[in-house]
Amino acid sequence: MTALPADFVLGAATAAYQIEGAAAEDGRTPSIWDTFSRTPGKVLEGHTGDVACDHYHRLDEDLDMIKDLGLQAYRFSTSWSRVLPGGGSRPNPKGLDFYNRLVDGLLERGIEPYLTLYHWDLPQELEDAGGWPNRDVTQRFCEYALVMHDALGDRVRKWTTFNEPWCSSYLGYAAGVHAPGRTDNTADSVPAQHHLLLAHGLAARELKTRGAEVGITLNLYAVSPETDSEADADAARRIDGLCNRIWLEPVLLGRYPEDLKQDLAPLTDFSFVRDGDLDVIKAPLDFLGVNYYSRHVVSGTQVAERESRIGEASAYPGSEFVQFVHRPGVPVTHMDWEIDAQGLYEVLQQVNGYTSLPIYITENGAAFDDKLDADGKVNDQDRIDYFEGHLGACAQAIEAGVPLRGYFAWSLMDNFEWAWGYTRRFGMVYVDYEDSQRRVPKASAHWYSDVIRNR
Ligand code: PNW
Repeated sequence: MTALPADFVLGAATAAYQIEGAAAEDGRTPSIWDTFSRTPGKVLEGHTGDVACDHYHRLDEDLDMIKDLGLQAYRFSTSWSRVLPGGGSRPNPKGLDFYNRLVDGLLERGIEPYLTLYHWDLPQELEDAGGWPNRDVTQRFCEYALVMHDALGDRVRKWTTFNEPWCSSYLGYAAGVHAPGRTDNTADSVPAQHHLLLAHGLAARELKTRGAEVGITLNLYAVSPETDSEADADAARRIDGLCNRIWLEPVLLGRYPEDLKQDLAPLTDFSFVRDGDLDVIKAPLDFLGVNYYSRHVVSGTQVAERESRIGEASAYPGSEFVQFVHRPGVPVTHMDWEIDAQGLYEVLQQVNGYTSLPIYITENGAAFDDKLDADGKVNDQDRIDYFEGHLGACAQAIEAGVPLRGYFAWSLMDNFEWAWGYTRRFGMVYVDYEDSQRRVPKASAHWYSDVIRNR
């Protein structure tokens, strides 16, 4: 592997609902993920985040673990309904106290905190008021952002507004496989997307005025057509549009791609976009976060079905007919996602075509079917290979001139993997949910510590 620059930041990431547990403690009220996971049939095996990794009660132990691994930075998210119960405007001192202890604990150990304000856990009351399709939520988000900055802004420098708004809008309001699980009107997912971006822009401006360094994290994909047919090229254009350009262009250039508006025309006329919105969305930023997991290989040959499928539950509204295929012989992870490190290089090049902003890989990693062996160890060579390949792609991008400044492995430890519950393990640290939540660093954790030490 080519060497990484000496000032390249190496860390790991988690998210509040996936690790904290303590769902009903110290004043926290339900978010849409509590409601969703408690609804039978939504999450595999009926798993919920009620206990998760019990991180809320094991904060000191987990901070020591982060330190022992040698991580330079730690990316976490804060739970809106822990800090502002009921999505209201009165801060909960016990909720803020938890994040104060987390931030102080990181700083005492010499680890830089990277805070994400929204990793999918909208307070349930705000969903009941219409959720992200309702424009009013944008103001509430802004208020929440400022409460957090008032509490932690003297110690946290790096602020991320949203994690993967594609998941919040399209998996949540169109495919229905993420909270709030709505499929009743898939057209709602498009204003949901717009309001997520608007909330980002409003909060980013306010946070920057207060001196924060601000970014947003997008989940981007390499996209390729299955064959060189025209239909497959059109499918690739559409999916690249919905995964990548429909986020990058408003955030960085202040516009929605025209071809995407055409694709979505059967569902929406974009009349929810008001004058000035796109200027707000194009707020000046300090960095861009990219989450990269895989490549999408797509086919558009089922054109005959096109019309009849519009409005179906789908993560790709307007392009419901597109098929996602696996290339024979390409290895996949336990999520069935193709392993494609070169795709990360391509995504970084695509982003760099839009902006010269510093970039962080805010998530990259893989689920494998990890097992504790007889010696109580986890030998996850497959995960080491995954990280090595993708860090290699980072080094290659840096060499090619991409201003990539850091990398966060997903994830620090095994956790609640959303619709998959605890059945999918992404951690560098194994969590033994059967044996009092014991943390066991996997081989990949030791490998990563070495990389951080030796570059
Ligand atoms: C990301 N998809 O989620 C999230 O930011 C993490 O919280 C999550 O644990 C991680 O990736 C692994 O899944 C995604 O369906 C979930 O394409 C689903 C998709 C993409 C990203």
